[in-house]
Formats: sequence, structure tokens, C-alpha cells
Amino acid sequence: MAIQLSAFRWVAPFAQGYVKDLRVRWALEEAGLPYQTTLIDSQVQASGKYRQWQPFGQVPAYRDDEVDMFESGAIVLHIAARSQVLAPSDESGRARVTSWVFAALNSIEPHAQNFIHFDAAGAGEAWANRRRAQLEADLSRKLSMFSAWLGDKDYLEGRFTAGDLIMATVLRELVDCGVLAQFPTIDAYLRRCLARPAFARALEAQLAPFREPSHSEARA
Ligand SMILES: N[C@@H](CCC(=O)N[C@@H](CS)C(=O)NCC(=O)O)C(=O)O
Repeated sequence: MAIQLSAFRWVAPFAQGYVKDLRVRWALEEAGLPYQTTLIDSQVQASGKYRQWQPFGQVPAYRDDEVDMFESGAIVLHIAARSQVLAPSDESGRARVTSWVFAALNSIEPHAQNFIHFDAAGAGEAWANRRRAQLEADLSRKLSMFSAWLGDKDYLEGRFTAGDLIMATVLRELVDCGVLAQFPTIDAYLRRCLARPAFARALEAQLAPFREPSHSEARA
């Protein structure tokens, strides 16, 4: 069975290029594994059949010959277990990759998302400005420690892995709010990750259906 991945047929322009199936597409491109996309809309999202595949009606969901999965981080780790491009084959190397995937999703992404959502609301009352400053301080603290870890490394564990892939998708969301300007080491690291040809192919694969309003919808 060909690998199948769910993705949205269309999303609002601000979300285009940022839907989380991008992580899985990128991993599959790095691993050189071909896949088919099941494009869904809100009707499919709400259907019992799709909820069997993705319990929260979200994207991405994934299946191959062996597994039915949801959660982008878990899916990327599954793909990494099949490709040494994304993770070393030894137990200790794989454990480091798993740690970085969780660090990105658990230790950095919540701070990044909290700040982005508050920042997007713009300046407001005094309490809101204080809260925004607090969220920025929390995020900056994490990014400072992350920057110290990176130091002069090209990638988190010396060479590109699934940990870098997930971390880059988390950090990329911070580009527009300007926070990364204070962290040139992270900014350079992010640019290095995003310069990979597999990322460009994954991004284009997500964006292509959004340019085709007449695209007929596949059912999950
Ligand atoms: N933790 C999940 C989050 C998935 C997620 O947030 N998907 C969004 C698109 S980026 C979605 O499907 N949103 C629609 C909804 O929640 O109804 C993952 O990483 O796979």
C-alpha cells in the first residue's frame, strides 16, 4: 500500500505553508519515500470515518502498510525509524532524536504559540501589555538556552535529523514576529534547515492544491 497522508484541500492564506502535514511531507521527502495525499475539507473532518483515522478531526493523519497514525511528531519519528537520513540507527542516537522532537513540541512550541497569539492581538490595555512582556520573556529564556546549546553546531546533534526537522517547523512560526532577530545563531540554524531541497519540495506539495480551487475532493 502506498503511504497515505491527510491534508487540507484549502486553508486561509495566513495558514498556507504552515499546516502541520508539512512536517510529514518534509520527512517523507528527506527519506525519499513516495506518498499519496488525501485532501479533506470540514465535512470530512467531522465525519466518523475520518475521526477513526484522526480522533480530533485534524490533519495530518498517516497510514502505511504497517500503521495508522496521527500527531505529526509521532509520524515523523515513525518515518525516522525507517530512514537513516532522519535518525541514526543506534539506540543512543535515536534516543537523542526523540528527545529533540519532544523538546521542540513540548518545551519550545507552547511558548512560541502563546507569544504569537498574544502578539497578534497588538498593543492593548496595561494588563495585556504586561502579559505580552511576560510571554516574550518566557520565550526568550527558552530561546537563549536553545541558542547556547546550538553554539557553533550546524545541527542539534551534529548532522540533520528529525529533531532538526520538527524544531525548524516550530521556529519558523516565529519569523514574522521578529523575535529571532535577537538570536542570530538560531536564525542561521533555521535558514540552514529551510534551505534543504526536501523542505522546498514539501512546501510546494502543500501549496499546490491551494492554487486549484476546482480540485475535486478526495474522501477519507
Ligand atoms: N498536535 C497535532 C496538531 C494538529 C493540528 O493542529 N492540525 C491543524 C492544522 S495545522 C488542524 O487540523 N486544525 C483544524 C482543527 O483543529 O479543526 C499534530 O501535530 O499533528
